[in-house]
Amino acid sequence: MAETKTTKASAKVKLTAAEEALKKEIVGKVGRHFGKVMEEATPHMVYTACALTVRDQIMEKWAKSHRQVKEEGSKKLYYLSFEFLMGRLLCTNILNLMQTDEYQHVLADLGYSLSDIAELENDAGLGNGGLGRLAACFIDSLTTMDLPAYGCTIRYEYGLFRQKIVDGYQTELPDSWLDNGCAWEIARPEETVEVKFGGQVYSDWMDGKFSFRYENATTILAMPYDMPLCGYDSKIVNKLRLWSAKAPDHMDMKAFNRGDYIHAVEEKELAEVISKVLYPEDNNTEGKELRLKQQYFLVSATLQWILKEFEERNGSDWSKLPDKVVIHINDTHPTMAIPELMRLLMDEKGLGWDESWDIVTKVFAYTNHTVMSEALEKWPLDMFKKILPRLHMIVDEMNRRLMIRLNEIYPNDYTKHKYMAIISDNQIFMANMCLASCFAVNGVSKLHTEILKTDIFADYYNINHDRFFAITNGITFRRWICNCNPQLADLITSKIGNGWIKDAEQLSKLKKFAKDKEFKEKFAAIKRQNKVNLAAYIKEHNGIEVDPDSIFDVQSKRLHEYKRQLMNILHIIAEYNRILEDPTYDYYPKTYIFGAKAAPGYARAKLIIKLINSVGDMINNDPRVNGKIKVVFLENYSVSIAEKLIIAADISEQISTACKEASGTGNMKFMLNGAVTIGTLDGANVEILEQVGEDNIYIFGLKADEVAARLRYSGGDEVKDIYSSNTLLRRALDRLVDGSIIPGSQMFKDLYQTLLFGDYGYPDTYMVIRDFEDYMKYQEKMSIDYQDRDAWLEKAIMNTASAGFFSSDRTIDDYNRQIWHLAPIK
Ligand code: 26W
Repeated sequence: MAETKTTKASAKVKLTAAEEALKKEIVGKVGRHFGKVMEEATPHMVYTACALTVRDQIMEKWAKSHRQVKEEGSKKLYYLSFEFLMGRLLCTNILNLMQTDEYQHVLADLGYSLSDIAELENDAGLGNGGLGRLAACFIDSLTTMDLPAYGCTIRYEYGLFRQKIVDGYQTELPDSWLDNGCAWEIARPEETVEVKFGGQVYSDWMDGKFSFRYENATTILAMPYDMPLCGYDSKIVNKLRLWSAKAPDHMDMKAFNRGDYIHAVEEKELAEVISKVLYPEDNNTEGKELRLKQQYFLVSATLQWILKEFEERNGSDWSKLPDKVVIHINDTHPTMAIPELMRLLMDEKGLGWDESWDIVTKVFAYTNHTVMSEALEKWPLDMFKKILPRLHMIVDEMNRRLMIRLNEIYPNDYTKHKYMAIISDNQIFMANMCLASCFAVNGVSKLHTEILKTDIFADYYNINHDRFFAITNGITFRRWICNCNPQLADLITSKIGNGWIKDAEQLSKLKKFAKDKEFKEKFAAIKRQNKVNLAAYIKEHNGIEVDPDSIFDVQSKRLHEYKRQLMNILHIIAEYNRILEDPTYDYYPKTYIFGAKAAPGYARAKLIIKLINSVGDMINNDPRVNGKIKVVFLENYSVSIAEKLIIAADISEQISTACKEASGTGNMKFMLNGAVTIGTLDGANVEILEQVGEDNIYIFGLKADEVAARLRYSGGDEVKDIYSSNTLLRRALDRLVDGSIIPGSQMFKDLYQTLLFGDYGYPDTYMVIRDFEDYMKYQEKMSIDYQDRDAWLEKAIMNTASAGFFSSDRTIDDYNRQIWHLAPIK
C-alpha cells in the first residue's frame, strides 16, 4: 500500500453544520482508533477513520433493515459464489449513502482529497474475472432495489495473485489484501459452525429410520465475517458473508499436551489452508483436493447457517423452506450445496428422501457462465468418496434415481443416459447435478442461452423447456460510471437529471444530444482528460510516453486463447510492417493498451503476454515508427485499474472467437463510458449491436454457426490457403519464428505452430487466421472514421446513450421476476 503517496487537498469550502459534525467524527476516529491527533495521522489512518465513519452509518441502517426483514417475514436470496470481486469500497459506499460531496469537503478541509485517500484501500480481489465481478455488481443492484439478499463466499487470505511483469514475463506475487486490516468486515465468532471431512460413515437403524455416525472425521471450524453493503439511495443493508477456516481448539491442544507443539501447529495450518488462497484458474479445472475441500467448506457452512436462520424465524416446517429461501448457484462451483441440503434435511432434521428431494428441487437455481469444455467441473469419484463419504452416498443415490427417470423418458438410449448422468466414467459431473436438481437454469446472454439449449444442455432442455431462462448480464452503473467517471456522470445529469442512476433506461434521453455541438465538446473534453490522466499513469508505471491525441485502443480482460489477444498483437505487427515498408503510409497514430492476467499454469497464455511486451519493446523503440504506434501492457489488471483504463478508451476490443464468450461484461463498461466496440457476434456483443445500431459498432468475423462448422473438420487447407494468399498476415506470422522480435530467439515458435498446424491436427482452433483479414479491414475503417471527429463523437455518445439495457438493475429485475420472486422491503 502506498502509504507515502502524497495526498493533495482539493479546494476548501465552508463546511455546513452536518459536515462539521462529520469532520468531528473523523478526527474522533483518528484519536480513538489510533491514539493520534490529526497532525500526526498518516494518510492510511485517515483512510481507516473515514471508512469507519461510513461503516457506522451503514451499521445503523443495518439494524433497522434487519428488523424490517424479520417483521415482513421476507423471502431471501442466498447468492453462493466462490468469487466476489468487490474492488475498493470506500467511494462506492459513500456514493451509495449519497454523501460524496460531504466527504470531499470535509477531507479537503482536513488537507486531503477523497480520491487520493480512497486509493489507499487494498482491492478486495476475491475473484478471477467476469463471474466474480458480476457477483459484486449483483449485490449492489439487489441492495439498491431493496431486495433482501446475502452474498456467500470464502474469506480468502490471498485474493487473485498480483501480477508483476519482469523482463516482459508475467510473475505472480501473493495478494495479501488483509495486511492492513479490512475496515468493512465484522467478525462473527459466535456464529461459527463445524464442517466435517473424511473418516468413515456408519448407518444405524433406529426408531424406524437410518441415522448416520461419522468416525475419524476431521472437523474444521467455519467462522463468518460479515461485510454490510448499502445500496444507492436505498433503505436496506444486505451483507456479504465470508467464511474463514479455523482449526478447532481441541485439535492443537491434544498434540500440545503430548509435547508435540510443532505437530499441533502444523495441523492447525493444514486446517486453515482451506481459506488461504483463491484458485487463479479461470475457465479451467484440475480436480485438486484442496479445491474440493474449499467447495464443501463454503456450502456446508452456508447451508447450516441458512437452516438455522430459517428455523429461528419459521420453526421446523421444512416444506415452507422454498417460500422463504432461494439459493443461487453461481456456476457449478457451489453445486455441492444440493447434496449437502439433502444431507442436512435427512440426517439432521429427520426428513425422508422424497420429502427432502421435493424441497431441494424447489430451492436451487443455477447460472452457467461458460461453455468451454475444460471449465465444466467434474470430480474423480475416489477423491470425492474419500473426502466426503456421506455426500458421496447421497450423490450416488441421486444418480441412481436419475437413471431410472431417464430410462423412462429416453428408453434404452444409453448414450444419452451417459451424457446426462451425474456419475459416469468414475467421475461426478457437477453441471449435470445442477441440471437434474435446479428449478431454474440460465445462460448469461441470448446467444449463450441458445447454445446451452441447442448444444451442450440440449438433452436436459428437451425434457424441461420451462426451466431454462436467458438473462443477459449487466454492470452496476454506480461503480462503472458514477464512481469511475464522475465528470461524465455529472455531464449526463446536467442534461437529463439524475433519474438514470437508478433507472438506467432513462440514459436513452441522451440520444437527442448526440448532435448537439456544445454537449459533444463537453463529452470530448472529458474523454480527453481521462486519456491525459491515463497517459500520466502509463508514463509513471511503464515509462512509456503516449500521445493523448492518438486513438486509445484497449483490450483488457483475462488472457485466454479464445479471447484472442494473439490476433490483436498479430494485427499490430502487420501494421508495423506496413509502416516500415512504406514511409508514406498514412497511419493515424494509435496506442494499443493491454491489461490481462494469465492463469499461472497456462503456459501459452503467459507466452502471449511475453509476446505483447516484446512486440511493444520492438515497436516503441523503433525511430522509424515515429511514435505512430505505441504498445502498452498495464501490469496487474484489477478492478481499480479497470476503473482508470476503461474511461480513457476510444476503442473497446471484444474479439473473442464467436460462441466462446458467454457474455462479457467489460464490453458493457466500455460502451457505457463512450468507447466504440470492435467485436465479433459473440456473447452480449450481439445485444450491444441491437441496442446501439450498426452505425455505432464495428462487427467482423465468423459467426457462431460458422465457427462450429469449421470446428467439425481439420480446416488445414483453408488455413494454408490464407497463409499463402494474405501477405500481411504471413509476414506478421513469420516474425514469430524469424528471430526479429527478440533478436535470435525462437521462443514464440509454439504460437506459430499452433496457429498453422494445431495441437492435434486441428490448426487455428480459435479462428485467428480465418478472422484476421476481416479484423484488419475493420481496424482500418475505424482509423479512418475516427478522423471525422464529429461523426466519431456522435458514435461515442450513442454508445453511452444506448447502454441502459446493460445495467445490472435490469438483470436483477429479470432474475427476480423470472426466478427468485423476492419482494422489495417496504
Ligand atoms: C473451476 C475453474 C473456473 C473458474 C471460473 C471455471 C470457470 C470459471 C468462470 C465460469 C469463468 C468466468 O468468469 N466466466 C465468465 O463469466 C462472465 C459472467 O457471466 C461472462 O461475462 C464471461 O463471458 C465468462 O467468460
